[in-house]
Amino acid sequence: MADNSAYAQTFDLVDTDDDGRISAEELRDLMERLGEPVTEERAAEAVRALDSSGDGLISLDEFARFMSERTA
Ligand SMILES: [Ca+2]
Ligand SMILES: [Ca+2]
Repeated sequence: MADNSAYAQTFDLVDTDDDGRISAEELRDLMERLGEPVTEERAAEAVRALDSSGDGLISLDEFARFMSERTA
């Protein structure tokens, strides 16, 4: 099992409205801050790729799973 606390800090940085979910809009804001702006479509695509529950938002669980798979 992934240790979610390791990713909670990063998650919080992206979740700017603190509702515990990352939306496509928040993802877009993040990429812009990183100097790599993406289109609305690309951001929505990325959310769909990470969203395993199908609610259209990325939870900490989904985020942590993605991050741990990436770094594994
Ligand atoms: Ca949010
Ligand atoms: Ca979800």
